[in-house]
Amino acid sequence: MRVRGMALQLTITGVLVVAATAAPEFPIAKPGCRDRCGNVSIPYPFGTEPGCYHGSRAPEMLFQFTLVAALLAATVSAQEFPIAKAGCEVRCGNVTIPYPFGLTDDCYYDAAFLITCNDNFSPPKPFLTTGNIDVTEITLEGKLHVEQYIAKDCYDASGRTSRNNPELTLANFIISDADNIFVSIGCDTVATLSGNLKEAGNAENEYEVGCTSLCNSLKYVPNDTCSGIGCCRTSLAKGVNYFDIAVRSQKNHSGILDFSPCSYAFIIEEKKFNFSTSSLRDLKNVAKLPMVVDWSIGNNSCDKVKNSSVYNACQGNSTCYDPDNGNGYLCRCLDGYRGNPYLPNGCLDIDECTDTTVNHNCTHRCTNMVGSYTCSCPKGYHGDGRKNGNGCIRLRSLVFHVPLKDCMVNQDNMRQVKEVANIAKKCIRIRGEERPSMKEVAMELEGLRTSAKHPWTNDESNVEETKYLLGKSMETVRFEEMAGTRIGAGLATLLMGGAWLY
Ligand SMILES: *[C@@H]1O[C@H](CO)[C@@H](O)[C@H](O)[C@H]1NC(C)=O
Ligand SMILES: *[C@@H]1O[C@H](CO)[C@@H](O)[C@H](O)[C@H]1NC(C)=O
Ligand SMILES: *[C@@H]1O[C@H](CO)[C@@H](O)[C@H](O)[C@H]1NC(C)=O
Ligand SMILES: *[C@@H]1O[C@H](CO)[C@@H](O)[C@H](O)[C@H]1NC(C)=O
Ligand SMILES: *[C@@H]1O[C@H](CO)[C@@H](O)[C@H](O)[C@H]1NC(C)=O
Ligand SMILES: *[C@@H]1O[C@H](CO)[C@@H](O)[C@H](O)[C@H]1NC(C)=O
Ligand SMILES: *[C@@H]1O[C@H](CO)[C@@H](O)[C@H](O)[C@H]1NC(C)=O
Ligand SMILES: *[C@@H]1O[C@H](CO)[C@@H](O)[C@H](O)[C@H]1NC(C)=O
Ligand SMILES: CC(=O)N[C@H]1CO[C@H](CO)[C@@H](O)[C@@H]1O
Repeated sequence: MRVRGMALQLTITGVLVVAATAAPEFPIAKPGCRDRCGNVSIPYPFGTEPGCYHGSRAPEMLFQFTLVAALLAATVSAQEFPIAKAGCEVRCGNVTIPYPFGLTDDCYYDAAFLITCNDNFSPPKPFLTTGNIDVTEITLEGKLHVEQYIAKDCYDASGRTSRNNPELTLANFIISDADNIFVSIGCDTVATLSGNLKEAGNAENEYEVGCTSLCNSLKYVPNDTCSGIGCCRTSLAKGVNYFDIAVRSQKNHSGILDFSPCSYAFIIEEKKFNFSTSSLRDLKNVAKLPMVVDWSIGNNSCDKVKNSSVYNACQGNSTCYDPDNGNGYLCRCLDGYRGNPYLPNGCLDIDECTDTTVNHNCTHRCTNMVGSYTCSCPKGYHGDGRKNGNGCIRLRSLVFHVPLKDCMVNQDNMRQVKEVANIAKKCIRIRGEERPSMKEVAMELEGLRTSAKHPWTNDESNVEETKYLLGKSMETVRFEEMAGTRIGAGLATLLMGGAWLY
């Protein structure tokens, strides 16, 4: 075959797997310090030389740079889902009232879920049913945050000044054993909690638990910890729907009136409890503390409700589950949905791709589906596109243009073309150490170019094309890119051909 001007195009389609960047290592020792001795690691505050361990002075100034990256997170507003029944008040003062709770007839599920909004307060305050338990937050996960009175017994030099022993009865719900603790505070304090288990009915299963703390000096009351000196804590039983708290002193706080004039006892949400030595005095002015109540629907377990004619409060795209504490059941939206499972059409699809509260697992492209989402890869990549899968694998093309001008395809330049093909083949080797760097490739190509008898070496008009051969291919797959990549097994193909005329 004789052609005037011909180029052979070699296309190598390789697959480069983008190597995962190593997990960032956290610093063990101070910058510039040895972090190990033999195979024992030496974490700061330990160190092997001055300046490296805590309390030693650095022999020279150590500069530490901290990069603070200000991230402007794109805020995608969360989807609004219905909270209350249509036409019902959604809030009382600052508190959101989600169905099954409600402020008026037709707005709550049953009488247990009535919330009375008292407008005499500013802002108005919600109370559970018609009682005096004030509600600060209602969650759809079965938690009711309330404020509950503290038991107090206070003295001055003349004797007792005030005392109150609060009690609480929940008709339908129970005190959360998981969220609350029983605490007594004081240096002359005997506190008891008497409870009743809802299941056991009246009087039959009363139980009592107590806390005593006596101390005669503030000096040894630890600040910031409820350790047993001046403060005592214990846990609550499951299933308690009634309690009363009694607190008394043994010696009228005599001798300790200056730092511990009162005894206190209360049930408190563990997360919100803090103790400091000042609590011994300051709680005198606190009337109520936060407590958590577990709520649920009815008296039947989930199984019974699912499998009987009893009305099931769980609406579309939601499911029923039993709470950890007490009887009745709760509902929750199915995976991929969010909202209020107690309302018809209350559970809405989550757009996992744009929702800022969801960490989708796509490395590149995310497509929302009803109740789920899928990951995919952009054009030129393949794989499942998942962080916990194989991610997106880059398809890369190495294009070697070998321009042959004014010549015949003869045995000699066929050999040149084959050598180019061989270099290309090396580039797609699986194992990194066998693969030449782009520098080596360039050198080999340069060697070919300058080797004898090749037509393009003698032809000045081909300089540009030669540069293209050496330059463009290097640009396509840069050395740095190659260094961090691996070529996928079995996926490499070597195509030769594509001769055309110009
Ligand atoms: C510590 O290193 C020595 C050799 O340097 C090795 O024989 C020994 O098993 C290592 N010990 C531990 C606990 O890794
Ligand atoms: C409650 O609402 C009032 C206005 O109605 C507002 O000033 C106040 O900051 C809110 N308090 C809380 C704790 O959200
Ligand atoms: C106890 O801790 C509180 C805060 O944690 C602090 O304000 C107070 O000064 C401390 N009191 C003492 C005696 O250390
Ligand atoms: C405590 O005070 C009461 C009167 O309020 C008194 O009857 C009692 O004896 C006192 N007890 C002690 C131990 O001081
Ligand atoms: C649950 O049981 C109690 C007594 O065991 C009863 O008073 C109450 O009405 C029941 N609640 C429901 C919603 O059935
Ligand atoms: C409830 O379901 C069980 C099996 O899951 C079945 O044996 C039983 O008969 C069902 N009871 C009712 C009242 O439908
Ligand atoms: C569940 O959600 C989907 C998507 O939002 C909706 O099309 C479907 O009607 C819902 N099913 C029920 C029973 O509400
Ligand atoms: C992402 O993957 C992790 C680990 O497999 C999984 O626990 C998590 O639920 C996934 N997140 C989403 C939104 O699918
Ligand atoms: C039980 C108790 O001492 N709680 C206190 C925790 O701290 C807040 C303020 O920081 C007080 O308001 C609570 O009374």
